[in-house]
Amino acid sequence: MTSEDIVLVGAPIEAGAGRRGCVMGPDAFRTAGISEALTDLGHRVRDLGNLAPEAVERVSAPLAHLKNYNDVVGWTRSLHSCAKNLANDPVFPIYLGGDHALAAGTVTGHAAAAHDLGRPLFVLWLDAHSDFNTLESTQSGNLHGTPLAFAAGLPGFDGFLGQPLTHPVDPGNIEILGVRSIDPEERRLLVKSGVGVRDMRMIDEKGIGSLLAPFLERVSAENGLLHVSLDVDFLDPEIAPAVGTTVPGGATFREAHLVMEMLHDSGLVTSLDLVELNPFLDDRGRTARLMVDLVGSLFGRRVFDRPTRSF
Ligand code: NNH
Ligand code: MN
Ligand code: MN
Ligand code: MN
Repeated sequence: MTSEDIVLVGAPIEAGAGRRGCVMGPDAFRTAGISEALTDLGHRVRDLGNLAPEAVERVSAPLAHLKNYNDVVGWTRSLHSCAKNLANDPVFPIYLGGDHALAAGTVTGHAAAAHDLGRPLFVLWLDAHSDFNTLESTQSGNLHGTPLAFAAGLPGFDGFLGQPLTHPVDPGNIEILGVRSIDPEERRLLVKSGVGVRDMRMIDEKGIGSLLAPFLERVSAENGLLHVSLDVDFLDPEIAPAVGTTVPGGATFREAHLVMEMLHDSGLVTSLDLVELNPFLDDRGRTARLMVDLVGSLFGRRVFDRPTRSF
């Protein structure tokens, strides 16, 4: 992923989240210097500006408790088309959220494109939550808790694209890392579907690197494409306060950077979501800057080259 262009796509969606502020996310990433950070690492960067949701005729939500259903549907459709198109270009797209509902469009767009290329899409979901609720199982009605279930082909989501999802992601190709909050019904759905779930306890016990390595080996062995979806709340709230749904006990600064460094070294990542940044809740921009630093590690920043001789 080193020689090609990186494209930035802003997706100021906040309709999926329970509180307002994610609409400011794309501009906060820009203000924190995401383009400059990538350019400094030798990459060519094109900022495509912000996307808009597709206009959707007013359809009523299939269930009354779903919040902002129409808006999320409009965003899902525009992001799906955008991602599907970008996946056919020799570029690396970074989607600047916006809340995590944006992944309903990006992941499914990349899955459709991967299918047409005859390669499997793998998804690494870095999040305090598993976002595996269906429209029926969500208790909150916040649709940012549902995109992974939609992308994995669980039933009930036909309204999102206005037709059934033809190329879902194989649940066995999904790895959720850093999770520490799962709703009861959501847990049953995860188990039934066979999604890979690595929670914070496993990270404590085994170390985040040894949990990530076998997944990357599998992506490589199967010649897969890898989409990474990074939710700000993957990080511990002490270092990343700018998110509406903080959960204590998240990934540390070094754990998060190690994930990004390993992803860089793997050369496997083909697209990235940066989601749930709520600049309204930030502390002098530190969360936005940390997210940009993590992107730097994913795109090759390192403190020191690996030793070429043994000590
Ligand atoms: N599981 C909860 C729900 O569905 C919380 C989801 N919130 C998130 N996900 N921030 O990342 O409402
Ligand atoms: Mn999420
Ligand atoms: Mn197809
Ligand atoms: Mn989350």
